[in-house]
Amino acid sequence: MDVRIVIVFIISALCAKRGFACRQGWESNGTLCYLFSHGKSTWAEASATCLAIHSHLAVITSDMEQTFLTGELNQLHQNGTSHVQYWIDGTDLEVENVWRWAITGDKLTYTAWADGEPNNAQGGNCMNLWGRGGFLMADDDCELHLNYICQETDREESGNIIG
Ligand SMILES: [Ca+2]
Ligand SMILES: [Ca+2]
Repeated sequence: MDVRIVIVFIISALCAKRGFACRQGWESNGTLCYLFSHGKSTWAEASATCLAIHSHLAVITSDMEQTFLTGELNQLHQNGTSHVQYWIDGTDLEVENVWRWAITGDKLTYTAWADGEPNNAQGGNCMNLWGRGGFLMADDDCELHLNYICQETDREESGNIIG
């Protein structure tokens, strides 16, 4: 057999096994890729940063996605989660307590609020996954500097060269 055919076969098999390739540094969950920021910024800055790298702040639409992110964050912060928060895409900036995903404008169909949230404390209009709340959803002041999670979808269309 031609060695090139063998190589293509092996690469195809690897592609099929992984199914899907996220960019380096991103975590995959099914067909979704996530980047957990090292730095902190305001919600708007975080949103702009995600957009600048072909993604958006994380949108959570199912228990499966929430569970994945909670698990990843617990793993990242095994030494303590109480002061850790990660911005995600939800906001009630326009109408108080009407929560929408910024990237689509759609109202939330799935929520996993932490106990007592959302409480609009200090005019909290931006959603984050809150360490002290078990990395469930909370609202906080959009100007706070927090970590953030970018999410990329449809990687298949822009990504894989082979497979
Ligand atoms: Ca609010
Ligand atoms: Ca809150």
